[in-house]
Amino acid sequence: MSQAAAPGAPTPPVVTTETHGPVLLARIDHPPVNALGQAVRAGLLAAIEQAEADAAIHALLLVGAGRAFIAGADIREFGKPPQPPSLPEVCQRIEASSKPVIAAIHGAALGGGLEVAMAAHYRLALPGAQLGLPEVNLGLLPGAGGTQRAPRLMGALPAAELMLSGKPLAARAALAAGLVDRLVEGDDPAAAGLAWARELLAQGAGPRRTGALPVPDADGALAGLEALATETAKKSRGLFSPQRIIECVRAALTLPFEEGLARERALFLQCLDSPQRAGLVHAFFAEREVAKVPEAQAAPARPVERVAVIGGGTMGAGIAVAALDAGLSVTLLERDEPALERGRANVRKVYDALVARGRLAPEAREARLARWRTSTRYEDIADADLVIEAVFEDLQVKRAVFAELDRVCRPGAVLATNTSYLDIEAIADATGRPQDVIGLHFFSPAHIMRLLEIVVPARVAPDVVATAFALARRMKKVPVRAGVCDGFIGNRILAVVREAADHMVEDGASPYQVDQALRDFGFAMGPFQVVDLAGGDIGWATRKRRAPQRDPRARYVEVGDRLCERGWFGQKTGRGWYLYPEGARTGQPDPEVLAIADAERTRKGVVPRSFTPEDIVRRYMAAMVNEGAKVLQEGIALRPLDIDATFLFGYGFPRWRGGPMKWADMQGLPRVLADIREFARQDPLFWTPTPLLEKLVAEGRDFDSLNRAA
Ligand code: 3H9
Repeated sequence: MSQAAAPGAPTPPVVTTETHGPVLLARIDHPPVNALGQAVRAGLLAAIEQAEADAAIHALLLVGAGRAFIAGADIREFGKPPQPPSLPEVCQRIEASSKPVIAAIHGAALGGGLEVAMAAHYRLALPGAQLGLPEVNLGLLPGAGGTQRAPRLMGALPAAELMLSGKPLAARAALAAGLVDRLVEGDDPAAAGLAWARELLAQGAGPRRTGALPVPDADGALAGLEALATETAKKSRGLFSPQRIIECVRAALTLPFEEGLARERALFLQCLDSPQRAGLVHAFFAEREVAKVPEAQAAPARPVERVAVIGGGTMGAGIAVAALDAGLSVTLLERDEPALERGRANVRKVYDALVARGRLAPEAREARLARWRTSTRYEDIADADLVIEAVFEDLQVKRAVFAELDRVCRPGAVLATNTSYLDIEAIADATGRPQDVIGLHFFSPAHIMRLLEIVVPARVAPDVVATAFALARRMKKVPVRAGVCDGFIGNRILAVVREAADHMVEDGASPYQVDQALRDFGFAMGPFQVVDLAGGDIGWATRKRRAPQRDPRARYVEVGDRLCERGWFGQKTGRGWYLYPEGARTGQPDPEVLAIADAERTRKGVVPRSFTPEDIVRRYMAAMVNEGAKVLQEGIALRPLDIDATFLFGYGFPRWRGGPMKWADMQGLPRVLADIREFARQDPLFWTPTPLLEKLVAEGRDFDSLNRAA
């Protein structure tokens, strides 16, 4: 074995070479996923030169060590000064090799990883391989020749679809699409690759350069591409890179290969420089960093196989489905037989809908339901490893449930509550084992929404926190650690931004303008649409609950209360902030709501003023960032990225903006603080700048500096 890495490369080498007769095997070994950092790129180049220089070598074989072939460019290098050799250069050198280059793919061959494989002359895949060009998810396009080579291997339209979807193809689909030449059974890419390399050499096969191939569907593909461009403009509203991907594919159809590469390079650099790329890369890492919390690193998780869910309403049933989907055994408990029957129906409804839509095979449904039991007796969950309570949101009801759990559950069982705002310490006090009590705040529908707030009370044991994070991983959730306060991270911040939205309505904006401005910003829905979807009565109950603690000087807008007093709770009652004639799911503006808002203004002597969409976004976001800073300052969220992940995965925040705190960094914190101070002239109580935000501005720092420090 010899080291093929460039001088100065770190040890251990990330690309090693071995000679197997006439074949030089280059193995990329750069855990965890063989990302194409500078050392790997230099190592690949060195391996090519080694093969070229050695007359006894007739072919080069590329394989990945560990669980991936190559997962792509090293995402951590984006935004930093580029270091040679560049990946396009490496791919060009591979393709130009005078000796055949073979890629043997197992595991992930994604982004730049697939581009390396496409620059090779021959490709095989093992059964578990995943081949894809997911750059679009990071605001990018394949920038190392992928946009020019993929169309030549699989056709322009299928290549465009692969790049626009960002979804990988499994080995068999990649074979059918023409991305790989053969599928080989087994789990050793080196053995499979060496056997094929010898076979190719025996046949006298030479280099077969992808760049020299014609695009198979060249005739007529341009028209199809235009249709795809129109469809993409509708689907990926506001996103920059999808249209650039289409431009690259157009270049593959209309320009010679070299010119196509140059076009790709120019467009790739535009994407790389875009704020969307910065936001999406932040989201990629935030999704993974959230799981790194002190307790999960300090203590091993308790084993969990048997889960009990208390309460079979929409939330409880969703949680039961999420647990069944994760391979766990689940017992659903309800207080009596009729309630249990409703719970059973709720669970079945979810699975039946999945089967009806062809998203789940009937056998898979049966396999999941085989792990499911239901009961009305607490004794039947005595052996559960973890219990999730999802009953009515009332402290006394929950305390009664926890007293029962304390009575029946085995020692060491984790006892979780799905409360969205109640005091978990008070719930834990209903048991003699507060060290086992934790909050698991799922979002509805619980089997779909990826956010899981893990609420950590003062007395909980670290291994219970670790268990909650391990469960989240199993359920493929994005777990965010939150401290105990009213609303935890998400609902607490949401309550404040909702107030800012209400203030704007009372000051003269219509709820429809507010919703439109925030949808144009990128939110999936405007805040008033969200109220109508969730049910206006929920927020009304919260406002009433909080009324005694409300600062008497605080501004309180009553328009929402006026709607609720009329029984207008949103979609479920056919009207709320919007009208929903005959069960429509999309609301229509309601002149009566505007008249109610007007009447409230008159009653309070407010002279209405107009708001531009930019005014609306500035106020809404400033409120979000200011409260986010407060949540950080109080230690409710560990890091700014935890708040970002909360809003990205639980509240429809546009992923390409990276989350509210990342958005603030990209605006510049001085600007956000200046906005808050300007708004404070009208309402100094609501717009009190958070000291942490002032401190960061004074020190010339941003929120991301707190992510790095943590
Ligand atoms: C590109 O290639 C651009 C080129 O076209 C042009 C260049 C000119 N870089 O997800 P996991 C880390 S764009 C750096 O938990 P899994 C990840 O942060 C790239 N780091 O594992 C995590 O670190 P930590 C196109 C990376 O098994 C660890 O690896 N490629 C990269 O659930 C494990 O990751 C992509 O977009 C990377 N490329 O899933 C693929 N990838 O342990 C992105 C991963 O410190 N990656 N890490 O938290 C993935 O989709 C998944 O990671 C993968 C594994 C499916 C590979």
